[in-house]
Amino acid sequence: MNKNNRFYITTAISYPNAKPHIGHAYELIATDALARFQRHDGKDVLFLTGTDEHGQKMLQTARKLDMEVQELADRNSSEFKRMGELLNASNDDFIRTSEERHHAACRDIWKRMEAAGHLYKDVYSGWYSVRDEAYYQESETELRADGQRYGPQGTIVEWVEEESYFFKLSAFAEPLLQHYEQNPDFIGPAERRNEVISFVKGGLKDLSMSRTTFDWGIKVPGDERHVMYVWVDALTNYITATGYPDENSERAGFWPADLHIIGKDIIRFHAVYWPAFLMSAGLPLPKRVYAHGFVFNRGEKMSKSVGNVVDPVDLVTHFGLDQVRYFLLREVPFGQDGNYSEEAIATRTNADLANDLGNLAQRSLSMIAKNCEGRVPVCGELSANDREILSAADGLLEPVREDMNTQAIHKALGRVFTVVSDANRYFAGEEPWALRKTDPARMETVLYVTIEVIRQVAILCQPFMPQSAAKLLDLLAVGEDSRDFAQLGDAGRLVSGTALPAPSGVFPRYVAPEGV
Ligand code: ME8
Repeated sequence: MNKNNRFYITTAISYPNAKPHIGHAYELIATDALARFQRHDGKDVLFLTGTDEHGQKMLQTARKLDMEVQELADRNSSEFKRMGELLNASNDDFIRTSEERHHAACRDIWKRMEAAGHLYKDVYSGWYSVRDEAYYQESETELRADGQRYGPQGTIVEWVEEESYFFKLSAFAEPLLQHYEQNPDFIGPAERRNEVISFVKGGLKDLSMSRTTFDWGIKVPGDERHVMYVWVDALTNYITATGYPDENSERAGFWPADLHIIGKDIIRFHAVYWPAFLMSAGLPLPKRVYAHGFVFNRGEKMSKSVGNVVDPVDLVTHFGLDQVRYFLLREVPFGQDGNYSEEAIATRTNADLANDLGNLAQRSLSMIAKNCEGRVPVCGELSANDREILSAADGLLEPVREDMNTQAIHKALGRVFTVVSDANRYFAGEEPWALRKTDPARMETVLYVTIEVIRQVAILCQPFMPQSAAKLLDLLAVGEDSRDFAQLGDAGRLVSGTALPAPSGVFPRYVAPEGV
């Protein structure tokens, strides 16, 4: 396989200390759309997600629940896997940091950092947030009226004092700044890049890399009283999945990753610590780290009909999977924070999916079933209007690709749905129902143009709404092997006379249950 054709994309790996929430679902859906886009665009994709099972947070939760920590990890890791299936995530692998393949990779990268002379033993005394699994400088924390000290993410920090291995992070400030400068696309979006640069410019302290007060983690090679700091272990998952340290592994060529998708709260780990570890170990750096925003349940007063809407399973059961995927990807500008509410999901999906795309497909395909013997109509000479709407559809791929390559997912979808609106206006303006009596040949051309636009829209919608797009393509009798982006435009035009299946609705209208 051509090396340049590979594309390796990851989500963060989630802490399985509880069941997955909407933030986890959001990240997985967005990364899935980006991964599917690359596959349809002809890339050989490796898409990784998984669970981050070590650390103090997991240990504390297990103790609270009076469970074995491995049992807690097993139980919730399965929940994350199930959520992936429910969301139709197309990940090629699901990594668990408690797996042996991962232990081996962590031992190896540790030894490389040690051999490079970047690890030394000392005593750590400072602030630690178990919730964030992060060390903070005292200057980053504040003492609040409740007598507790809080870190920059608003979580409680506690004083830690113990023997620890340290990583000479301070030596990497300059190389990191140089890397950001020379690779302006390394961190996105711009706000996050600026945040990271100013953090590094503020000076880097050496980083505590191991813990000795508990043993739930990966043992430090040669000094088994220490377990690795959970973030050393967590970040290494991205190379474990490529078969590291086996250079001959089938997946070895996928490293360096093209894209790490993460939330904005963990940018420091991915854009400062991770590249520094890799530099130290003499391994290539990922090409890009992109931090999305947080999604919030607006107010908290979601409708009773949805039940506990923070649970992505409930949301999907209530609104439908592709409706939720579409809403999150279209409504929230990727990279910024966003809100969701029952009204917003209902409004957005009814307006764009049921009314615009769904109705257009339903109306044109029903007319074809009735008036064209259920076959792709004959396309006569094209009018200026026909050409205009066709060329709008034909011209989508390039700008949409540009959007997706810069993670402007909402913009990509916005572009596709602008063409859907234009196609609705075209359809209404051409009045094919009136042409049925006056000029049936012209009616056929209008219907042909309409469904050809729908074909292209459906092909482009596959990364975002895989099931619904597939249904639409089935209704247009587009073969499974004719659904990639290479079939957009002229290359894959519908062939007049092709028999079509009986039309059926793809995007039902959402109607709120009675009594809400
Ligand atoms: O941070 N909206 O795990 P995690 C959007 N194990 N995204 C959200 C969110 C929200 N409300 N809440 C969390 C960890 N996220 C580490 C990662 S990677 C080597 C280790 C995102 O379970 C969060 O930003 O706390 C992160 O990208 C992901 O969900 C997992 O969060």
